[in-house]
Amino acid sequence: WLSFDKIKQYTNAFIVQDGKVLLGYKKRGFGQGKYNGFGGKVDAGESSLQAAIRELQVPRFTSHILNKLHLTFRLQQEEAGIIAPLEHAGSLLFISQGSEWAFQIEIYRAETFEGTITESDEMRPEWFSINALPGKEEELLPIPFSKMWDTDEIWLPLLFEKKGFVGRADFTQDGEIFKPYKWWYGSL
Ligand code: 6OG
Repeated sequence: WLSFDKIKQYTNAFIVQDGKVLLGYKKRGFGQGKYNGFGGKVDAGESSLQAAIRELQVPRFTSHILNKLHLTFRLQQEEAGIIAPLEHAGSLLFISQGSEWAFQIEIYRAETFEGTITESDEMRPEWFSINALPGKEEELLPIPFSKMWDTDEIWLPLLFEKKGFVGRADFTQDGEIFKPYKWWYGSL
């Protein structure tokens, strides 16, 4: 196992409804070109749940004011324009070779939401079918695992099955997963 000194905390939230899941295509920044849930860094003085809720919604009023003041608006990044009753689904720890930082990502899910799903500068939201049957003509595309983080395939099924999970993966400098890596799951 790799060792680390410091932890950066992130959130990632998924809306799961009627056999489909809302993902966002990351248009720029970290994870550009990949599909993921919605989230970002946990700010100082904020719980991860508060951060997850903040990152899902577009605080239009605040962004508008910040815009007028010509301030950079981190607030407007990556949101889907919605408010959802998020529940904790799992915890992940990722560590890369050559980095003193570990990433702790708290994963949330919700089955309902309010508001209008909105594309932002960073994320293009899109629904995918959770159990698309191969060969069967579907309205929605299946989850695009080939365009997601490699480890998503391990824990996303647990999120859909409502099984709590805790996982850790260590990566080489090139982003390859070290073996062995460990995943635990069960109810949290
Ligand atoms: P910003 O820096 O753009 O937030 N993230 C990961 N998500 C998954 N599924 N797997 C990973 O590693 C990830 N590493 C980071 C956390 C970055 C967003 O990317 C997520 C945040 O939601 C295997 O604000």
